[in-house]
Amino acid sequence: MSAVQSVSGKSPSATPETHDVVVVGAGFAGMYMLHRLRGLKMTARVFEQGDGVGGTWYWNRYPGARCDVESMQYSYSFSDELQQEWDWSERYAPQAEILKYANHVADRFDLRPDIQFNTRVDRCVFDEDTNRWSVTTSDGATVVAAFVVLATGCLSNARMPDIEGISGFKGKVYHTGNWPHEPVDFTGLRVGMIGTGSSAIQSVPVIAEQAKHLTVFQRTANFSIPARNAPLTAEEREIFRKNYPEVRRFAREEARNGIYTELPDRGALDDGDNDRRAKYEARWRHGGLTFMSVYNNLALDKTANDTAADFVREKIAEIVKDPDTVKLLQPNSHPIGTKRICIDTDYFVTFNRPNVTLVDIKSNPIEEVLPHAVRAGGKDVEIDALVLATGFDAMTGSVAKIDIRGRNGQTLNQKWAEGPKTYLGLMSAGFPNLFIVTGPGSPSVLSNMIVSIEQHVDWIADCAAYMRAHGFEAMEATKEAEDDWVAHVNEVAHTTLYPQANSWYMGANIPGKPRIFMPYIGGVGPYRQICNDVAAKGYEGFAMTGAEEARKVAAS
Ligand code: N01
Repeated sequence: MSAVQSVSGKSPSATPETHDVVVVGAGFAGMYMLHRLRGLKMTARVFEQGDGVGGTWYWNRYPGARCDVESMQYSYSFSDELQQEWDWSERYAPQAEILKYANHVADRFDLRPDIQFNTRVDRCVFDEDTNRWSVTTSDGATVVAAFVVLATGCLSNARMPDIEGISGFKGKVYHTGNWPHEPVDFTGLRVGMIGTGSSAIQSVPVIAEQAKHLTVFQRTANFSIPARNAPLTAEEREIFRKNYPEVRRFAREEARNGIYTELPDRGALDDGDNDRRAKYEARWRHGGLTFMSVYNNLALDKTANDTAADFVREKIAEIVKDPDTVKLLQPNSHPIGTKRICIDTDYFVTFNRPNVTLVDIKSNPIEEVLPHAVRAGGKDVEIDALVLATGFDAMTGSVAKIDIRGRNGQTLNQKWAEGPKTYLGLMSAGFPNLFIVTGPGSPSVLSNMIVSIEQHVDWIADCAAYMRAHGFEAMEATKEAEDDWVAHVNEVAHTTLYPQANSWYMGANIPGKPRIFMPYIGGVGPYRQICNDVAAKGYEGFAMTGAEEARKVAAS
């Protein structure tokens, strides 16, 4: 018997096609959601826009793309056989290997039969009489489901910048977040790159090796730490595998960002200059995101933060030869870490190459793109190909593309017009039975995404099982719980330095987008505990109703 029948006591009608759950997206979140639903004997249909699984790793194929969380940790933990058997080749796996892993998971757990590829979800409408969602897809079909799970990803909606003349450019234009599946060859070409975020910082050194000339148009300099990527030895893999129970427990329960690392026990100003410098030096040599975990107050105290920022600025000056380029590359507009810190392989040293030029578009903004050039500050830089590494409409962008209508016909876009409002980042009041995986208001992008994805998927699956067991048909966040959570997310963010940066965390990269710090910065361990407590108290802050009650709510 399907869960639709068991939740409602009704049989689904023969047409349209009916499922217990529609899952939107077949990235890491959607795939694991499907696996969990199968375990609960719920029927599910996953719709995926691309023609393969992998989500962000399916779309982001730009040269140099790789994960900035170490692969032994950026991987599913739900299957011990999987984590014991899969061999990661490098400390930070390249995009192609992560995509291979996603495909391996899809095959290993036989997920493909329930995934419909090349199909976009255009519209989801909640029927208050039946407590069902009608989901319309790009092929014109409509399916009905008790639940919808948005597993649409936080960084999936590549954003084209509003720069005059781009459509008239005669060469090829690429966006890092939507890279072609065929190989791109820049040999002999003059390439222009707009943007200097993580995607640019990873791709600049690789494109510079191939292109005749690379011009990087920089609006904001970024902090970046060397990745120190290297092949993983069998012995290193074995150490992780033996320690996985503790590594995974720590990442889930104790770490703030879902990464197994030493927790700092002191602040940056508790050490003298020499000790502090030695610690930064050691982390710089070690490489990777844990640079920001040297001290426990780098995200909280500007003076402490300045010590780390100064260290990185000095490193840039040591690496880059031309003094004017050094000045441009040294970030000065935001505290270190308040924009997502970048992890690179040879980014700064690439600016010593004779075929690489940095153009400051902060003081000389791009005026327009001409058929064969970019015009900035009255000067034309001739190029043959243009790479846009201009980022994403993050966290809300891919949800906003779907016409989602909840109670009283209200759309989610109307409700979120002044910024996303959720309870725990999982649900939004007025949109019953609609779950979001790693939604705004949860740690999501401030964490190892797979840790946060697994936590949300498990919570959602357990919740659906609870509803079935207790005969509930509809569930939604209460407005009070949501308002309290939104206020809490905001309050915690403002105890940190994060809101000082014009970052995509704040929606600042999208003209007109409300400036609200979207992720929850309270840490994955404390956040998990809050979610567990809510569930243990019978889903406190959520209203659950049976079939009859739900109909009364709808009628009132
Ligand atoms: O995008 P970004 P991204 N004219 O938004 C500039 C994740 N990720 O794709 O800062 C000129 O960070 C913009 O300038 P400014 C990671 O979480 C992970 O690089 O707005 N410039 C900025 O320099 C990351 O944070 C990995 O002044 C314009 C750049 O474009 C997130 O994805 C790898 C412009 C955009 O930087 C996004 O990274 C890659 C305009 N009109 C990405 N519009 C991993 O390693 C924008 N810019 C896992």
